Amino acid sequence: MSAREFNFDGLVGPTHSYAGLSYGNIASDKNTNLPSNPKQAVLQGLEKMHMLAGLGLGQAVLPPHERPHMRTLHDLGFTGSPARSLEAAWKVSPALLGLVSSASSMWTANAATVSPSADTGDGRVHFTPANLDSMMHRSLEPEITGRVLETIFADPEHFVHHAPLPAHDHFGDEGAANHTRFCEEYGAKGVEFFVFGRYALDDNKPRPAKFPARQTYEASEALVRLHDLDPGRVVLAQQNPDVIDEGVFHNDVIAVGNERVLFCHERAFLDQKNTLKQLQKAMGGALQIVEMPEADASVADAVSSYVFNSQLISVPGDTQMTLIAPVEAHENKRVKKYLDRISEEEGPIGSVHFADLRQSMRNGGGPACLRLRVVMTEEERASIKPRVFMDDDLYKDLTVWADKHYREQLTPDDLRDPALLDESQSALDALTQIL
Ligand code: SUG
Repeated sequence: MSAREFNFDGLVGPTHSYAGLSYGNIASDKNTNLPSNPKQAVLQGLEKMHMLAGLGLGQAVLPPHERPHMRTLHDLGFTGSPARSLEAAWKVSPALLGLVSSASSMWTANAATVSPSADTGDGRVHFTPANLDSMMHRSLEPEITGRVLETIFADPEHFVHHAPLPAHDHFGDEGAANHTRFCEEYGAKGVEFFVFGRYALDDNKPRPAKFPARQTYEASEALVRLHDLDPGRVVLAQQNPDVIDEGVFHNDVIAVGNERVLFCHERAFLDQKNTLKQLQKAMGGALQIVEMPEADASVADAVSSYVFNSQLISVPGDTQMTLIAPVEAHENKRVKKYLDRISEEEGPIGSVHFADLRQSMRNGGGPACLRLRVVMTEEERASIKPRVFMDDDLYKDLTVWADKHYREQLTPDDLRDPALLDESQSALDALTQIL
């Protein structure tokens, strides 16, 4: 059956800020308390979506979640009017307010794990929202993510929605950021590749010494079961714990795949040789691997440039693939030299396009973090009713909407302003009408 890949990008929310919330994410830590520009952030994301739609790729949008998350404040005993709760929470801890205000749902690569119908036992597309249990601010997302996905992918004939995995560190699940699907073509049976950071139930296995390994083996394995994947077409591999300690908090910071191609750093996986061998076997020898040697660019280069957080895309009509990389990868001399070389060779990656997503990048969110990939047949796609697919008209409506509702500057102090809550709610109400 023929199928297409759609990128569902998260719209940046009106409270986009730099609160230093993600231990082990170097950009988040480095930019703590810098002023942010939510309007620029949402427009940068929209521009990327519009560009990909213009190249003929399937592109859609997911709405932001409502923030500040007043229910969490309420559950913590901050009652009374919203203005009072916000002020009282701020007095207790500005960091707490930063946490409930985070616009982190924009990084939809962490929204869910998605298995297309060609891979699953019952021939339907399976979704499991990520529990995002490792970081408090992100653990507020799964409930709404689940509801949003159920609303968009509503037809039970085509789509199955699982509950997030149990909300405990043992089953820490970060969604598609640690999941890659390889295939000969999108509609054919694929090979699903799950990368985890540690074993939760075995203390003797290697794990990072400093930073958290957010995804567990037990979580990845549960996803394989839930989505009823063919065990012969699944590979599970452990991330190299040393690179987690160097700031690789998700696999999509060190590897990206598309169709027959894997682009990764040579230090990405704990047992790299065996992992690549298993993938190659599952793909029947068809996998093309582009492995960046440490001698050309280090893991530190990969983390600061975010080159592996690129989107590797098949532009209709092109024989070679295109890499949509962040501009930071252009600014790193070693990385740029390497990219120039591989795109000049006769390899699978033919060109590189650099996108300016600096607002999101300052929180460690590059091009690939902002998108959730969903492979769908034409019939599955046609069953979707909301106006989420990107075209010139939706792009125009969303840029006008962002221009009207978003602030150009937000400092940590502004998060206690009740007017920001009102503005965010009005923005989401207006967005609901648009979508
Ligand atoms: O979970 N940053 C996000 C970035 C997510 C990137 N996603 C992928 N690699 N797929 C995170 O660490 C920082 C928020 C702050 O500090 O204000 C943050 O949540």
